[in-house]
Amino acid sequence: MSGVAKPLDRQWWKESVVYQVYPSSFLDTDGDGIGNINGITSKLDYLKELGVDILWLTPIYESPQMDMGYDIANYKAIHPPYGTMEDVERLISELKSRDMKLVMDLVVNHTSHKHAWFLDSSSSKQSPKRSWYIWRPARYDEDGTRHPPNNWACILDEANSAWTWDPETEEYFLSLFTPYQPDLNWENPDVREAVYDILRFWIDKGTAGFRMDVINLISKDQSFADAEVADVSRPYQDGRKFYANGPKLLDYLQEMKREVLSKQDLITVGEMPFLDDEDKILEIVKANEGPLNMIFTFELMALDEIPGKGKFSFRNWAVSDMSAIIQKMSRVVANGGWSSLYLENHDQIRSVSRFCDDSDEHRVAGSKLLCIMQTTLTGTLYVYQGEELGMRNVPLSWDPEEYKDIESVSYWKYLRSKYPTGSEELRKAKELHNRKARDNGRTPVQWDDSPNAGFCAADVKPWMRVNDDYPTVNAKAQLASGRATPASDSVSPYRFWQRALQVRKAHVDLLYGGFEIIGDTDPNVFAYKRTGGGQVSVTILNFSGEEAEFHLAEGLKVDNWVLGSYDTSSAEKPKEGVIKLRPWEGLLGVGRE
Ligand code: TEU
Repeated sequence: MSGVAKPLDRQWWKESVVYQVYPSSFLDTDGDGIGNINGITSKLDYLKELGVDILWLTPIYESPQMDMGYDIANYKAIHPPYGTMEDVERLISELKSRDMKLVMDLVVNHTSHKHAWFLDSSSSKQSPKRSWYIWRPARYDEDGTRHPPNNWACILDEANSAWTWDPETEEYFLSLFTPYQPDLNWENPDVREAVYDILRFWIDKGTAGFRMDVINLISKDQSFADAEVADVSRPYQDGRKFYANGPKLLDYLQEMKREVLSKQDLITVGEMPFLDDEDKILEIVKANEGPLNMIFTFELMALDEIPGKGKFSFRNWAVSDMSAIIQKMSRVVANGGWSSLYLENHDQIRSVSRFCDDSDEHRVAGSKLLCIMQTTLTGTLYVYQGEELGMRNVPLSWDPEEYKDIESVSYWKYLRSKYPTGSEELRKAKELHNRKARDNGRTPVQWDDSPNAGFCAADVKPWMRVNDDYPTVNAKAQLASGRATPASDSVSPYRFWQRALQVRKAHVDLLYGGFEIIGDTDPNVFAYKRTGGGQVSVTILNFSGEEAEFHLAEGLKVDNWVLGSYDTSSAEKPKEGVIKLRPWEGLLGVGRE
């Protein structure tokens, strides 16, 4: 069938399981309430045991931390609270000794406003580094009021401009994310060469690959024209049409491939928001021809958003929408590309809260259902810290002042200025703010039930508040919940993930096999089969809090139910015909056609 990749397409970076660590919130071993590199190194066995092959570190470089390290002041130095370069070298060698690899975060669409390049660039219009960033003169009204060069809104603060005024040299610089993250000018070949130098530096250190931050924003439409006014109530508009997937994107990435990436066997993943077009995706990830191995797309992350209303909106999503997105990505793979799989990262809310039900009653079944889905789809799998524990969003009862993310803080400030204290509008907006804030995914990892969840010492204040549920949701309890044996489903989310990853590695058809949606009678059930090597794997997922039924088509017969999200043994399920599903029940069966 068309979806079956040839054995030739097998690659280590397709079969590896990547685990994303958000260093600030992983583990603090030096008593400052901020996670550190040595804390990560101390947990490598925990990750190895889970089934992780590659560690992706969110930025650990020197940074004023205006956007949690995505504002880099020095690409070749480590943020001191995280540790030293020697600590990183030790981490790399400890990874190697466990046959694991390291992926670094490459943030080169922009730097920090404190990077030496920008300090130089902003020092004078004559600076040799002036053209390393994007400077433009102001526009003026008839009455002399100064305005930014165009109407683009800032990505992390939509109420404000994407341009920042520099009073010293009296020009604006482009700063798409925040005023502290000036965009680099990729039109300048010196900038590109400086980026390749950073890549080489980290490859020499032993890095196995890169996750490239918003890498599809590096080529801007040089007209810098005003965006269409889609929302008259807003002073600034969405300019993605001009700054995302720009005219030279492929040229730049191909050059990077030619100059650096192609010289080693690396894993490369480009983070690409605002890119849904299948053909354009394929151009980037097509085997051999495309510049990158794979990309992160955002469509699943926007399922629960009202189109055009921004991330702090909410709608109930349909399984059919999810299915359409997953089918699209599997077509990209069937057509010779590759894809990534993720449901969480440091910018996203917790998956069990987003896609399932994070109540005490359903959290465990829901997180196992999502685990079954992710471990039975094609694509390189990315697991985010705490996802293996079924960690959930922060409670609505928290004061928004607890949130640390610059996006959440700016948005809360905006809401406070817009709606009167105590008003119904503010109450509703606060709910959405809580539901979507990136802080939900950034709370410290819950290691045990001691004060501060074992993330830092009991007498230390963690940089960010620990989720209140740590006495019940924590790694220590989950590790104790029984080993991952095929005989029992009665395991914690961690043990379940461990087992599911073993199953994925043992069934190569789950990674490379054909993909086909099966049965569509119940709108809440998402089911598909994977075929290859004479075997068929059947995944059935009940995305609802109601019971459901699924009809296995005639001729499709399960020999064994190998994963199930409920405690009672999944072996009890019938092997053909009608299968009754409990709320949030997910199943993986292996059989024949
Ligand atoms: O994120 C890029 C991005 O466009 C989104 O994930 C964005 O953060 C989100 O939609 C806003 O709610 C990357 C990083 O992952 C993120 O942490 C940084 O803030 C951003 O780039 C700037 O470097």
